[in-house]
Amino acid sequence: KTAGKPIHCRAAVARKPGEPLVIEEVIVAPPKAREVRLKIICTSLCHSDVTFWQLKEFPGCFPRIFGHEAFGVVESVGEDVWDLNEGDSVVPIFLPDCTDCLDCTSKKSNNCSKFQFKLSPWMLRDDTSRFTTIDGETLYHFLFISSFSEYTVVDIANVTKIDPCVPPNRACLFSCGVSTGVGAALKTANVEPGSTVVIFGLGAIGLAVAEGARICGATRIIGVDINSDKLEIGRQFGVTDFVNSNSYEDKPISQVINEMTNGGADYCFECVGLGTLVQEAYACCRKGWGKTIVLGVDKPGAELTFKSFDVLHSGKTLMGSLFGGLKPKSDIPLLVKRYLDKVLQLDKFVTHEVSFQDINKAFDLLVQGKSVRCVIWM
Ligand code: CXF
Ligand code: ZN
Repeated sequence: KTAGKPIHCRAAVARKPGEPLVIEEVIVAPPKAREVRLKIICTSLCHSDVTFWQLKEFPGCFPRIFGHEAFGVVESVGEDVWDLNEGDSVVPIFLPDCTDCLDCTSKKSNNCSKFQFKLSPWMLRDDTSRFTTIDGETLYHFLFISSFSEYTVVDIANVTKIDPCVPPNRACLFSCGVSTGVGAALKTANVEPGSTVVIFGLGAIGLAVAEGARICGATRIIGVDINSDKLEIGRQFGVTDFVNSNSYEDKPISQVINEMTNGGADYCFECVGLGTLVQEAYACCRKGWGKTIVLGVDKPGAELTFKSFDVLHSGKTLMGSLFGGLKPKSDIPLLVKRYLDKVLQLDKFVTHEVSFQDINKAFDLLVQGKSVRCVIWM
C-alpha cells in the first residue's frame, strides 16, 4: 500500500519557458488534511498550459509541473476528508468550490470566497508544494492541479466526483475547456432557441460554445477565426457561417457581422483573449438586448477601453465568465448527465491522443492550431 508514503513516479517537468518538457522521476508527498492524492489516468492539454509555459516573467515560474485538465482515481486521502474515498473516479478542477462560503452556497456565483481563485504556483491552502525531484529540488504546481504527473496531490475543493462509466478520455474534457465553453452558452448566456450567436476564436472553448449554442437551439452560429482550417472543424460543431477576419482589410469585423445579422447578434462570445477583439465583439452584439461574454484570457495587467455612451446607453451587456459560470461540484454532474443522455457530444473534441512520453507532441499540435483536444495517456 502506498497510502501515507511518498510515491516515486514519472512527471513531465517544465524546466524553462517554451522549452520541451522533460520526463523525470519525481517524489509526490502524501496528501495533507483536506487533500487527496490522485493517480492520473489521462490528461489533456488546454491552451492555458501553453500560455503559462511560454511566460518568461511571473506568473510564469519554473521548474513546474503543468496540466490541469484530467481524469484520475483517488489513490489516498488526507485527514478530514469525508466525501472522497480511495478508488473514486474524479476530475480535478482549477476553480475551487468549498461548498460552504457565501458564494459557493449561492446559485448566483461560482467564484468561491473562501479560496479566492488566483494564479498560485502552490497548493491551495498552505502555499507549499507536494513535488520534489530525487535531488531534493522543489517543483511548482499549476492551477492547483499539476496533472502532467502519474500522481498529484489536490485540495478537496478542487475535486469533483464523476460517474465511472464515462470513459477517461471523455471524462477529462469536463475538467476545463469544454465545460467552460458549454457552460458559457448554457449558463452564463442562457442562449434561447432561435438565437444568432457569434463566436470569436474557434479553439476548444469557441467550439464548445458552438456545441452549447447548438444544444440551446441557436439557429445561426457564426464562427470568426484567422485560421481557415477552422471552417471545416467549425461545421462539425454546428457553425453555420464562417468568417475569416483576415480577409477584410477595409472594414472592422464588427461591421461585417452587423451587416450579416441585420444589426448585430443576440450573443457574442470572445474566446481569444484580446482587448481589441472584445471591443469588436461588443460592437456587433445587438443594441437593446445583445450580450457579449468574454472567455478569453488577456495578458495580466491588460486594460479595456470603451466609449461611455456605447456602454451606458445602448442596452447591451458586457460580461466575463469564469469556468463558464459553472459551479464545479454541482454543475459538472449535470453536464455529465447531458453527455450520458447523448445530448452533449464530446467525441468530436478529441482530435488527437498520445502516450505520456510523447507529451511534447501535444504541445506542438496545439501551438500550431492543429488539435482541438489532444488526450495524453499516462
Ligand atoms: C484559466 C482561467 C482564467 C485564468 C487563467 C487560467 N483556467 C484554465 O484554463
Ligand atoms: Zn484550462
